[in-house]
Amino acid sequence: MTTSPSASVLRIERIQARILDIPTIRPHKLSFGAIQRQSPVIVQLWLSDGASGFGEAATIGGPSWNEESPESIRHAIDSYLAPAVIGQDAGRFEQLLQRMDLACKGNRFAKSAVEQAAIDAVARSLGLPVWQLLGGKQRESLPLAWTLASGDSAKDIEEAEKMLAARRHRIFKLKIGARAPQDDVAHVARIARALDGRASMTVDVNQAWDGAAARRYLPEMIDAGVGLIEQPVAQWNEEALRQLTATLPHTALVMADETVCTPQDAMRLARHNACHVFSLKIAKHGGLLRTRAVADVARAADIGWYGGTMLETSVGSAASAHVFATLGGTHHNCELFGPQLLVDDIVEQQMVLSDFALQLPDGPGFGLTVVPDRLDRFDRARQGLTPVHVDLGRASAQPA
Ligand code: MUC
Ligand code: MG
Repeated sequence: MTTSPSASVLRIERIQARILDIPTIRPHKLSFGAIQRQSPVIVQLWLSDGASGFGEAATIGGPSWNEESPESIRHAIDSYLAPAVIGQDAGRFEQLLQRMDLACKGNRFAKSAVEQAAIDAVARSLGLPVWQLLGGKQRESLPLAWTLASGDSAKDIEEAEKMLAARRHRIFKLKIGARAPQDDVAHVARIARALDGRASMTVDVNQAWDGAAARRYLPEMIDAGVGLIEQPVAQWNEEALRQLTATLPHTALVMADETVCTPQDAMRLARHNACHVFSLKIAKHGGLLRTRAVADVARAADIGWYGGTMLETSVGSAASAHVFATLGGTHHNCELFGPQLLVDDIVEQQMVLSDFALQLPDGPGFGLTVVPDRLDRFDRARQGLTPVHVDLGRASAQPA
């Protein structure tokens, strides 16, 4: 008996988006403020054959990192994106993205969560890992960075020592930009001296400086041992990024984060030689396929890539790991440590960390099992919590 083509189509039947509120293990301080809670939006998507998949979009401090917030993401999904894709063939990933684009401009975090859930569901239905649907994996593990962001040099050094001793991390990203640049230089130098060649160091300024401050203070940080410099200037300030890329000592690389979202951003940065590395994040690019599109530009332009995070739970982190596993070109490690920064997770078993690296999961879909009780436990609608506001006071913490 032959099956008609339409009988094998996996249609999207239902989509549910909910906001979870999960505390962090310690305050996480960035240039624009401090957070003590993450509020990921978790999407579950059901197919006509009964399979379902999960996706996630996490922001940092509501809409403080960029324009989207957990509340706007959920609203975009419920009101526009879910209606645009329900009833459609879930396996036509690119067409789903195009329908979402027609229904809704921007809102890439929200689209990313829906796209992930469709890909996870289809992969589970086929019994395949997601990396298999994205072209096949090129690596089994990725060295995993940890972010030091307590705001206090002594605490950061203590945290880094514990991570080194446990063989969990030897790449540290330092969040700076909240205090005066000269105080940040002292903070970075203290940590670099303490770790003394046993770890590599990145600084993430999260757009806090103008071009002049970046030109003045970054050479001192590079002298102290910093090898990767992430988004030192405002998202729009590509001219300053270009100057830094051309003039900073060659022992350090300039990485774009907030500036590189769409493939068109990537093309512009590449044309102007405005950075050495792209931080790839599935949320800001609008999903797994568009992460690959940005990575393709990187590779064609001799730009490296870094596996970035928006501090997702294991769902978004595994989705990121799957697409990162498929990428070629020069990589500069990853920072998918979101699950370890949260007090608890929503999956049965997290991805394995061993020997300073994240091991990529191989099971069907994203390779993890979401626990419904945990979703319920952290669901904002049940907990009665209100939106997270970034703590602006803590952003200007005194130098340690
Ligand atoms: C960012 O800007 O990179 C990633 C790690 C971390 O600590 O914060 C995020 C956001
Ligand atoms: Mg960043």
